[in-house]
Amino acid sequence: MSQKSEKSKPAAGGWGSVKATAEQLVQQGIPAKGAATLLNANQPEGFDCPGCAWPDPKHTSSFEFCENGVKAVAWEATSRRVTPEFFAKHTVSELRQKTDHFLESQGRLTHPMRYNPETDHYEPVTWDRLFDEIGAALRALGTPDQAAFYTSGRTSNEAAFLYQLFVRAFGTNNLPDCSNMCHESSGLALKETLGTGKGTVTLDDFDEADAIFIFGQNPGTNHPRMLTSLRKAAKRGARIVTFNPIRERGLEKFANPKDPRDMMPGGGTTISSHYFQLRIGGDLAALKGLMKAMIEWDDAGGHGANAYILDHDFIRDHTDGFAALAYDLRNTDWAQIERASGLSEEQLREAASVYCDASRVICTWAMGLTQHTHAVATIQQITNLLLLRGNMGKPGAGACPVRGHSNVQGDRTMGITEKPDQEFLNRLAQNFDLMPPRTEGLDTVGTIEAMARGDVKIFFAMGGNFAAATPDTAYTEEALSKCRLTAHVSTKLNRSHLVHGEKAYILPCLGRTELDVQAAGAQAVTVEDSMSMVHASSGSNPPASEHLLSEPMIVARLALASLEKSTIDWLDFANNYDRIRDRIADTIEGFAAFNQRIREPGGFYLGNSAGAREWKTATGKANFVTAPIPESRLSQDTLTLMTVRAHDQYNTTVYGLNDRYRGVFGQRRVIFLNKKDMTARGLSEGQWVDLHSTDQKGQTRQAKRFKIVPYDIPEGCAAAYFPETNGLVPVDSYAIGSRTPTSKNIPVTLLLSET
Ligand SMILES: Nc1nc2c(c(=O)[nH]1)N[C@H]1C(S)=C(S)[C@@H](COP(=O)(O)OP(=O)(O)OC[C@H]3O[C@@H](n4cnc5c(=O)[nH]c(N)nc54)[C@H](O)[C@@H]3O)O[C@H]1N2
Ligand SMILES: Nc1nc2c(c(=O)[nH]1)N[C@H]1C(S)=C(S)[C@@H](COP(=O)(O)OP(=O)(O)OC[C@H]3O[C@@H](n4cnc5c(=O)[nH]c(N)nc54)[C@H](O)[C@@H]3O)O[C@H]1N2
Ligand SMILES: [Mo]
Repeated sequence: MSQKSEKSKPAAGGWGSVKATAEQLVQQGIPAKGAATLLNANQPEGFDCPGCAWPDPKHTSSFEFCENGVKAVAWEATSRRVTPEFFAKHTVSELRQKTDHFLESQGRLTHPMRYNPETDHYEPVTWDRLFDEIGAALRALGTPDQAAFYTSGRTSNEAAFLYQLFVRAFGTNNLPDCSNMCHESSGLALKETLGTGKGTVTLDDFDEADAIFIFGQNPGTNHPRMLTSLRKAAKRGARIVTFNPIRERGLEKFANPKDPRDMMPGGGTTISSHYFQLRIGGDLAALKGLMKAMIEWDDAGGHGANAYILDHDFIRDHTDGFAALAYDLRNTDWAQIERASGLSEEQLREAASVYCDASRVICTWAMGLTQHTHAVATIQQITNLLLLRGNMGKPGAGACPVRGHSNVQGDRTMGITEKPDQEFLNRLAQNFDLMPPRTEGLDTVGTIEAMARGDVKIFFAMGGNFAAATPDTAYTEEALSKCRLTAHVSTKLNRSHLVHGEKAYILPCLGRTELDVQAAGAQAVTVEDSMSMVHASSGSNPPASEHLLSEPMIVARLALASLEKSTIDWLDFANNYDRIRDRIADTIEGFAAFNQRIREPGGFYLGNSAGAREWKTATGKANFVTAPIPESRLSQDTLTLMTVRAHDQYNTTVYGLNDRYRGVFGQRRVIFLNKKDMTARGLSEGQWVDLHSTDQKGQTRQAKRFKIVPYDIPEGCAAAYFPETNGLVPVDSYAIGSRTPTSKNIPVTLLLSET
């Protein structure tokens, strides 16, 4: 498992991708049908890929090859089924012993199911009975705030809008979502600095950027179609500068399977022109280093032949807080920057010089920045950097948080948030004749804590896998099992169905790839990608079972069963999604004439105020934010562990046991370590260790049996996969402000496992 030399390593993509794709289709039993299904992914008339939120080239029908998109589609379109017979064969206690990989490999859920505590089996139940029972339990609560309604980011705009409407009509803002664990830090950071929580660039900007800076992101695995944009940019000479503790293969070299030259031996395009392996959590310091160099050069009248360092006109006209930032940077020590970032002054000056030589720069980032204690302040250093040279609101430049789930951004736009703004609630009140609750609801961490205290008694999930995706596994599982009732709208069997409340239900639903026929005929849904493009998605496969309901229909029937009286015609919405879109058009800014506009191929752009240099902030300007460099207080024997995704997984969905680009095959319980850290601890390759984390209060948590893989990672840093390591993250360890669990910053010590 040791690493190959740079030259002998194949590029990301290439034949390896083609082979992996074919294998997935065979494993899921869909070789013939698979091909037709795949050709419909991301097509004007087809469905939106349930993989990532990276946008598609506008108005084209070219098929962009994406290995991990294929896996996501194949996994949903599988011919395997989890039937009542399957549940009759296995008790829930038995299934709990199985791996996440086993559970989801069993196939698509086919029937609504209810847990029977006497037999410890899930048993089939009619939809009528299921809704009656959940409705009765919701109505029996002391207050609506005793229920929490989770959403994962695959839910369509239509289902999400209806869901939040139901939850608010029911009377709570307890709408935790996967975003709380994901890009919440980005939304909060950007709102304060730019006055919008969303990225400011579109896909076209990638064709015009002179440089692209990538922080804490692994697109080769998680946003493979982004590599097509990066490859194009690299080929036309744009600089690509990556900051990542490890050398991710997709950011080094990419071979596009559609290009015969790339598929020749040794073929492929170099992606990153500069690669900086900084320390985990070192980005805030590194960004300050870049900016300090710039301030120094500006003070000195330029750098080399470049006299244009800061865009003083832009700073004067559009920003607030520059003087404080400049003062802070002048007074920050290079030694402190080097220590905290793990990069040298020279390296940081080099990055700054690439930045200043470019007239148009995009900065992208993902979980490597958002899941840290100082995530919000770190992301604000990115906007500082962009603002210093007016890289905002002009072609080829701007901020690009790369979202995860395919509609996580759309769900927020539709009102899935525990902190709705009052103006949105006013519109709901006016348009739907209801009194939405005005107090803030519970986020993901808040929901776990409230369940543990017994304050939340019903947990309902629209998609996702809450038990496995959240931190502090043992604590969270106990919290979930204290609930009076847990219910999950799902396509696949997962751990959350097995860690259940007193009463438990599984509500199987249609997936993106499937035909959704309602009273008014075949329905399309819509989604919003990471760059604010909204477009339609319609499936064409026959449903996995005749018993599946669509997500909007599930919400409608839940509303009918739970609300004492409601003037909303829920079934009318679920029978014809155009009716939902009409109401979205009335209620949410940017969606006027929604039904007409999504019928245009490629959909429409929602726009972005900061992208138009309009600053909807408290100061009316774009804000510079000054933040101190966090100092690490870890003891000598402690390492900082980041939890990352392997190439063969989609969050808690484990497709297979390989992580091809990192050279790991056939297993997931591995820990990547620097050789010096191994030597210092007397550890060697292939040994098994247990990981221990100790929280602020001295409580320890452990995750057992991880095999050591020596790796090119900075000293003091380590990496392992999630969700196996989630149990190490204390529930109360989260980012300041955004409360995103610190999944990329877990202090751990290692102990040899017992054999
Ligand atoms: N195939 C596939 N696609 C996916 C997903 C999936 O699981 N599988 N998940 C989807 C979701 S929900 C999301 S949010 C995205 C996630 O997409 P990513 O954010 O790319 O996912 P991670 O694996 O968490 O990778 C984080 C990257 O940040 C780096 N990193 C960790 N800590 C630091 C740090 O302190 N500083 C810097 N600079 N880098 C750091 C890691 O080395 C790694 O390369 O992908 C989405 N797309
Ligand atoms: N340690 C650690 N923890 C993390 C992270 C990390 O990097 N490290 N990343 C975090 C991030 S970024 C995220 S977004 C969360 C993800 O958290 P979630 O979104 O809750 O988890 P997923 O694994 O994406 O959910 C998978 C389940 O979704 C269901 N599903 C799939 N498609 C559909 C559909 O169309 N409809 C419905 N109703 N259900 C469907 C299937 O039943 C499947 O089992 O995890 C977070 N947790
Ligand atoms: Mo995510």
